[in-house]
Amino acid sequence: MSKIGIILGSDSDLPYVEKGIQTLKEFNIPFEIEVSSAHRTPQRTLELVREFEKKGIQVIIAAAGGAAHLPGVIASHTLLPVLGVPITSALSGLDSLYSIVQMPSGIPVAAFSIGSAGGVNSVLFAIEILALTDKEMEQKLTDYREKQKMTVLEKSKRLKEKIKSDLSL
Ligand code: RP5
Repeated sequence: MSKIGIILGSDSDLPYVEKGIQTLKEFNIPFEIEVSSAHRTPQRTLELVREFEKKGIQVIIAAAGGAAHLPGVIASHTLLPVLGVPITSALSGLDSLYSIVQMPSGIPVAAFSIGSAGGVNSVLFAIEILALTDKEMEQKLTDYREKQKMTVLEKSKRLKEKIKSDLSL
């Protein structure tokens, strides 16, 4: 059963959340994904939220660019935690970030980094929420961090070797 639901404001947002989706696939975590706009399809957005709730979704990731009201509108219709991803836009995503991060008091939305980093981190954060009550998820996150650590160590080793050989030391 999927516990993570993703809603994109447009299919043009997909490149920025692809890495996050890849992470879900690598972790073998089922998820729901839909396109719905707060402005172009407001009724469908509400219906999707209801559908997600009925299906047992526990966290909603909402990605949107420009006048990025999608995460806030979703949050106004549900008590599920909503993670907002600001998509890079004509104004470099600053407009999206401000739209998502400046929620009025009373309806919270978690705001992530602009673009791809936000896409990945929102997914990892959603898994962290699920890991509070799911040991398997917790183990997957621990393994992910370990793998990430090894990658950094390997990069450091390669960099030192390159500098050494470039300077013929
Ligand atoms: C937003 O408008 C979407 O999230 C997207 O980032 C932006 C542009 O959408 P398209 O015109 O590419 O469909 O609602």
